[in-house]
Amino acid sequence: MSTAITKIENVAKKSKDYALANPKTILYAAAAVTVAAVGYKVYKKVFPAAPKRPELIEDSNLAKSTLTDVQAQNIAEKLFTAMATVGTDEKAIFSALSGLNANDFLKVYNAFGMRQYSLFWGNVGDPITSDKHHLITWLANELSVSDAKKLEQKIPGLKLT
Ligand SMILES: [Ca+2]
Repeated sequence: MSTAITKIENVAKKSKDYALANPKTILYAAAAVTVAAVGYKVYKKVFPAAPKRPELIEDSNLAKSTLTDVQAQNIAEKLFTAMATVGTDEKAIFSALSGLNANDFLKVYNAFGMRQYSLFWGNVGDPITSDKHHLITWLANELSVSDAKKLEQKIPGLKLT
């Protein structure tokens, strides 16, 4: 017992001696920790974490989806291609989603998952200045408000605006 206490006292004394002997080092270390903490806060403010992908629920008032997983994946890729560069291929978006109901859309949404996207540039962005976003965020950001409303009318139950 007494040995352990002595050891702790020794460590404490050594730390104190070190601090007294190296005040600048301690100061630099404290400054570095502060800079890191502030830097992290600023970083999180500039690049906030992307919201999680909300889980869409099947609408029992609509027909069940008849899309296969492969079809849903294909539509997701078409949408990605229509939106992934700067600018938007609205025609391709409407064409890819034509004839779908919200339950079909749900499958496409799940197939799309979360993809790297710059809300500012409207392209795939990069992992430092952009985050991964789900299909509804992509569509809402790519389409004008009037086009988004048109799409909502074509796919009952879809909410983009
Ligand atoms: Ca785009």
